[in-house]
Amino acid sequence: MIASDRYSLIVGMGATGLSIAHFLRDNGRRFCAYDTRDQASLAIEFERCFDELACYFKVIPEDVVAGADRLLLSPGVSRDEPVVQQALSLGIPVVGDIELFLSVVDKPVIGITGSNGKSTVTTLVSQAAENAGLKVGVGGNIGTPALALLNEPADIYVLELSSFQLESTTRPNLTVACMLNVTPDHMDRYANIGEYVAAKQRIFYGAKNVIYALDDVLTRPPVARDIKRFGFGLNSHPEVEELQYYLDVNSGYLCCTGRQIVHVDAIKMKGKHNLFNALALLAIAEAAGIGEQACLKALASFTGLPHRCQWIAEHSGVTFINDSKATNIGAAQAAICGLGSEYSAITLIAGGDGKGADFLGLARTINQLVGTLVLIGCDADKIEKHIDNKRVHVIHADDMRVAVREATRVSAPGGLVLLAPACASFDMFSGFEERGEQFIQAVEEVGCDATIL
Ligand code: UMA
Ligand code: ADP
Repeated sequence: MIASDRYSLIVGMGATGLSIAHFLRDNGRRFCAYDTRDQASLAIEFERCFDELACYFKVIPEDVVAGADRLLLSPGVSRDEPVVQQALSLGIPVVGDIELFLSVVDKPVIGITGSNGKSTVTTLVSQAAENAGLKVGVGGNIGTPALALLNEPADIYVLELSSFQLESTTRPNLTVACMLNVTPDHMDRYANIGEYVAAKQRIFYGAKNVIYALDDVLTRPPVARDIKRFGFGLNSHPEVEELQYYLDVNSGYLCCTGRQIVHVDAIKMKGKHNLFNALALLAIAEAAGIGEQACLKALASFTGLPHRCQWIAEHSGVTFINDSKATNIGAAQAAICGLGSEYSAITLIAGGDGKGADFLGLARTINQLVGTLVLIGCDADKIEKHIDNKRVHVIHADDMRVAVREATRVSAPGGLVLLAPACASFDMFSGFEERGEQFIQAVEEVGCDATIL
């Protein structure tokens, strides 16, 4: 087969696959598409946009794979899938949309990864860059596929990058690469935490400026020449040489190497974990040449994204907080520990699809800090088996409405009802947004029901 006959094989026909298809067509390249499932999420859109495109579902002939010059893989598709394994065994490269994006873009790119806080920091950085007068392209795992950003002019790009996207990117060569934190997640996709960390560490390959969490050794980038290093953390680390952004607990200021930048009271986001996110913003901005004033303006106005430690209501002295985006243990622990001390008791609504997680660590936090645990979802029992029933009252609920009613019933004035599931939502909801919306709706309902309060 001569080179000009060859084509790219797009694997995964969702938002990423569609953005890749548009990109290839705009560049006059040949391609076909494959979804390992019976029904692809955007099959109709593919059909509408690309006449006579060869599409394969569930099974794909081996010669179609063998004839491709590369596989362009969507992040939701595991590299263990037979189609990927076949391609790799034939020496066919398998990369993702981020690789394509970075190969054509000629403006600075900031990449942000981590187990938690990516969307928050990505949003903060893009707001700061806008405050500084820059035209910003914001995308990646946060929602808009990176390639779709090429449709609009931009001075700078801010990409949220998942481990799934990074594992299919050879060498990102980012202007600024930031790893916020690492706690276990997606253990249904990785054999162990080492594999997950290795995927995330790829963000640093070829980066000009690297930013990491001083207190989290797994975020530490490899040492290399001609790379500027920035650390952020709770306290300064005198033994570490890089430029450091930290919280000075005595004065309550976020500081950089002895210089006070902003007092925590001037930061609108709530929760201790968001102070780390603010420090990461300051370090990223310094590395990217975004002025400090632009960051301070963002910190003074940004109250946080919906479904992340979002205050919903207070009914009869009981506060309701929606942290539906706490889809892993680390995020749920951050909410329980970071918010809990402000309330007389915590009633936690948790559970869902645990993605292969070990819930022992979460249970320890719950046993210490939670009064009542309301469990939902398919992995409720996996959480419950580590709970100390002498300390924590456990209730099971079939849906969010019942969960909120039960949580309200057992709560006293001064208490907190916290939705922080530590699990993915797909066993019961279309996503974390629907789970959060149902929580909000149920909270509204209990607010109107005098028999519960
Ligand atoms: N598919 C297969 N085989 C599989 C799995 C999926 O063929 O084994 C097909 C599905 O049938 C579907 C298509 O692949 O047709 C979906 O592709 P996808 O799962 O890669 O999802 P996209 O719609 O392309 O969205 C992806 C990210 N999704 C995932 O990584 C799972 C989105 O992140 C991201 O916003 C989008 O690209 C744009 O960059 C979502 C996410 O859940 C929010 N991310 C995970 C997370 O944050 O925890 C990593
Ligand atoms: P991501 O995009 O990485 O999922 P988000 O900003 O959407 O991150 O937040 C996801 C969850 O993690 C929310 O429950 C939020 O409260 C929590 N969170 C945000 N920042 C941090 C952090 N720095 N450390 C731990 N948890 C965090």
